[in-house]
Amino acid sequence: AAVNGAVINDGVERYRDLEQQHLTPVDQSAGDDTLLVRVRTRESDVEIAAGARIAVVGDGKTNPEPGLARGRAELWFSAAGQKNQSIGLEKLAALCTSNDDNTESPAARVFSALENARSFDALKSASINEWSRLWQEMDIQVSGDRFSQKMLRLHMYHLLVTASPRSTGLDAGMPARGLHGEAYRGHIFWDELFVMPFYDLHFAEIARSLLMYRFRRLDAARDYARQHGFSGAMFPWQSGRTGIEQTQTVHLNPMTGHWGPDNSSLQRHVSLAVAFNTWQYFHITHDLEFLENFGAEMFFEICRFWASKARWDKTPGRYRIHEVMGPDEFHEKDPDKEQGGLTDNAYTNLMVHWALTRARQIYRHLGNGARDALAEKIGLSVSEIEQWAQMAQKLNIVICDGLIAQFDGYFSLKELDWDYYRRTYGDIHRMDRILKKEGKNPDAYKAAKQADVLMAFFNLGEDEIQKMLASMGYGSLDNLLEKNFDYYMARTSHGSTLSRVVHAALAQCLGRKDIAWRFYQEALSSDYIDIQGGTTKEGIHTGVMAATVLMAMTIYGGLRTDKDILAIDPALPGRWENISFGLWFRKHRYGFEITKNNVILVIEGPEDKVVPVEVKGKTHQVSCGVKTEFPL
Ligand code: IFM
Repeated sequence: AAVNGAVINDGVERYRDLEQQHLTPVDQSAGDDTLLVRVRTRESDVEIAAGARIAVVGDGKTNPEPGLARGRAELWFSAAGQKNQSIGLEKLAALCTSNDDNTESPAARVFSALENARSFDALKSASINEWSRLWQEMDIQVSGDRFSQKMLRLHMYHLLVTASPRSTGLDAGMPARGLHGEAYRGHIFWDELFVMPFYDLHFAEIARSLLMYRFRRLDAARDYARQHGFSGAMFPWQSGRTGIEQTQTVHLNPMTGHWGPDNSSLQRHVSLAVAFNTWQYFHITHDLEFLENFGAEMFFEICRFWASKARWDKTPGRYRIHEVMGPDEFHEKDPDKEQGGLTDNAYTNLMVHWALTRARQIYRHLGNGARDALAEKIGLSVSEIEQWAQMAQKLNIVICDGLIAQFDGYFSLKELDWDYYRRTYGDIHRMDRILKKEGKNPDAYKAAKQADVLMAFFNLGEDEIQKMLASMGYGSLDNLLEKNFDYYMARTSHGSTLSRVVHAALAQCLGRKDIAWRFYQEALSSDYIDIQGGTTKEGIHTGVMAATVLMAMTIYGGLRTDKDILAIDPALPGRWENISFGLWFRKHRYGFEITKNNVILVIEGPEDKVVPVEVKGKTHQVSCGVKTEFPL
């Protein structure tokens, strides 16, 4: 039996030339029945202590012999066995770090955990109880489709492995690839935009903890904005413990073996994801204490950053936002220029419009004490919020015949012969690498890695985008989603798993059920069958996992959480006979059971309490504590 702290990062072949050693052994020991290994992380200087207590179970004599190596402690047991005699070894392990409650001695904690641990059976039954409580909270039951059921549970399980009630309160964010592998070196991106609603609806305390992780890095985001000549807070595209930018500046194309420039740190929209998550968390949980003390400050500082980044341009007579990238990572710059970044990325500008106008609403929610505190701490005034609202109306969006340009200049790019590439390469999801291999520049083509313009519709919905554009003076645009969906879907290679969930959700909104189902199924199975050909062993994709779980409830269960009351209008896909799930919305627990013919709803609470709920567009007053049935 061993405890091994001499582990290196060795899971990803193409990273093997990089530094693999991240732990420095401190010491190791082996007693009669215990093992302990202490190591420290090399840069962040976190101590990790791991220990084990080993007991011989059964009748037999073993004589443990210790074995020690740097970073590794072992106990060797030998026994002369006899026929029909069973000898077992029970190994109980404990792990503690110096980050846990800032403990002085992780080793002392490990020993006390091992001393207090009873038997494997006792731990197992405690674990089963804990997991069943978690499943009761989050489970989605689907009948008629075992594969979807299995995938949904697989995804929920892996999300909780990454962030669970156990990690609440730790200074830990949501890594794009979970805690499962080395991809992106554990960095935090914008992917939490896809993940947060799952936690908002089921485990608000975890959602809050993830937002607090961002809040603790607000000063680093302020410094980052300042370094680039802006006000407010600019969160980095990729970040870790320190909250400073960690994005690589060069990128390896495995098809050619060449390193090229990487401008992806210009994805400034990550700050908009933080703002959006802050709003959504508050909207769903009504946690005013969080908003007043942390969330509002973060939101307003992000607005301030965008207000300082937008530049007035007298030619269109509008504000323009330069030097950014949208979510589509194939487009990093104007093909004819050296400098990285694009102007007026539609996703960014629409989300900036959303944030700058939503600031008013957030301010309205704050009590006088919180407003005064913000005035004192960050000098926020009503007039600044009003200026943002006016600026939002004057942001530039390039629109041509009802098509929203991904960025200024997009419509002059070249078309790609998609059929040729499909025929020639088969798998074309990394079209950027293919084009580079052919000596071409992906920036020059109308080819997207993932949903970009369409992301705005995914976040805000078609009605909201229509309203926003009308208020900005772009008139009323017919079939806006349909036109843009068809146009961009034909020009997207889905090189990111996130793209599939966006396309599935929007196709369902448009009534294109087959397309929606196809994308949804691909998204559901993406890590299970590793559709990107090897990326799953580098880490799971938390964004797609959480989004598929949420979409079972939203696009198929028909749940809407963006209004002030819960709304439901189910559209179960062909094979799903029944779906049931529970969730929290504004401090009420709702349980839904949906078939093709009816919705059964139970809201927990005293029977004299009535809660309004919208079913198929009609508002009903639903009494708590009783089963209410709505025919569909
Ligand atoms: O954040 C994503 C991005 O949108 C696409 N490339 C991978 C990143 C991390 O998952």
